[in-house]
Order: sequence, then structure tokens, then C-alpha cells
Amino acid sequence: MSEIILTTYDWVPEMPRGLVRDLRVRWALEEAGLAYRVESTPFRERGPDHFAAQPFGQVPWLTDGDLTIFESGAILLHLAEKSPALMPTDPRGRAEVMEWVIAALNSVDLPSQPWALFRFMGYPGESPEAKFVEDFLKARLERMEAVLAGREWLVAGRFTVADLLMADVLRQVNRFDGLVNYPACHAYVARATARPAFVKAYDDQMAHFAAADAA
Ligand SMILES: N[C@@H](CCC(=O)N[C@@H](CS)C(=O)NCC(=O)O)C(=O)O
Repeated sequence: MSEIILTTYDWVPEMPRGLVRDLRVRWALEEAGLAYRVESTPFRERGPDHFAAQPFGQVPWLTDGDLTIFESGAILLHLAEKSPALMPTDPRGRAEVMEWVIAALNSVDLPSQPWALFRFMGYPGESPEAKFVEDFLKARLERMEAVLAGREWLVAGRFTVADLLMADVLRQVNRFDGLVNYPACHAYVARATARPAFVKAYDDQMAHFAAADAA
């Protein structure tokens, strides 16, 4: 079995802690019971080695033996191929997981990213841009609310990497109280984040950045 190394920043400011995307990878690794270690790359100075591993100078990236993978969605699918705990092995189950993974990234995260960024920066909600993004997100959340009102998990009646990713995307919306009018989405996030693998991943990320503060 090849060694798995997850790389994240050595430090980040308080605000994004708990939301840095290495968390979703830690979570998947914990769900799958795969052994891994975490390495750090400087937050402040992003050198050629960083850009070679992650062309946008972001985190996370994963090294698995001689393979280096960036983009958290790609990393999660790579891990899902390694573990039936993350994705069913039958063609239908796999296809449904893939569609919901892409939906999380391409349909729900698309408006949730600028929405959260506006909230983070205190951008006025009554501006036309903020209103547009708010309505865009609302349209997606209304559909997710209808889907999640009828099922516990997205695919095959069991937790998969699609839930891990969708819950992680919705978690960011929830952080800024964006799920108050969406009880099924809110309950889904609560259900997903009550899982021991999430709790461990969250605690480990917080401890990683706290250790940098102490140092
Ligand atoms: N699409 C990328 C986004 C990665 C991303 O946004 N990473 C953030 C941390 S959560 C980052 O590195 N931000 C610093 C920057 O963009 O300069 C992924 O999902 O892996």
C-alpha cells in the first residue's frame, strides 16, 4: 500500500479555520480508514514547489505513492475509488455518486462561494450583485431542500462521498446562517457532521493550525 500524504497550509487566520478544504479530505480518509499523514506548505510564501503541486497556489493536494492530485473533488473521487466506504461499487451507485459530487461542486458551490465571500467581507446585501448571488443560491437551496426532505442520504440510502462533499459545501452556507429557512438542509448538515470521522477531521484541522499559533 502506497503512503498517503495530505498537504495543507502551515497556518491560516482564525476565520477560515474549520473550513479549509483539507478538512473534506481528512474526513474522507477517516471514513475510509486509510492511513495518512499531513504535511504543511507555507501560507505566506508560495514557492515553485507549491505551484508545481497545485497550479493556483491553493491547498489541499494529496500525494498517493508517485501520484500527486490537486482539487479537493478530484482527491475525493480518487479516495472513493479506493474504498467502498465512500462509494458503492455497482455501476448505478457509482454514477449517482459522481453526479452528486459534480452537483455539489458545480451547482451548489457555484453560488455558495461568492455568497459566503460577500458575507465574509460584509458586502451589503442590498447591492444588485449581492442580491443576484442571494437569489442564485436560494434557487439551489430550494431544490436541495426538496431532495433532502425525502431522503437521509443522497445515494443508495447510505452515506457516500457525495454526502461528504454536499454537506461540506452546505456547511459553509450554514456558517453564515444561510440554512435557517431550509430545515432539511440544516438537519442533513447536522447529521453528516455528527459522524465521528467528521469530528476527528475537524478537531485535527483545528489542532494543526493551533499548533502553528503556539509555534
Ligand atoms: N477548487 C479548489 C479550491 C481550493 C481552495 O479554495 N483552497 C483555499 C483554502 S480552502 C486556498 O488555498 N485559499 C488560498 C488562496 O486561494 O490563495 C479545491 O476544491 O481544492
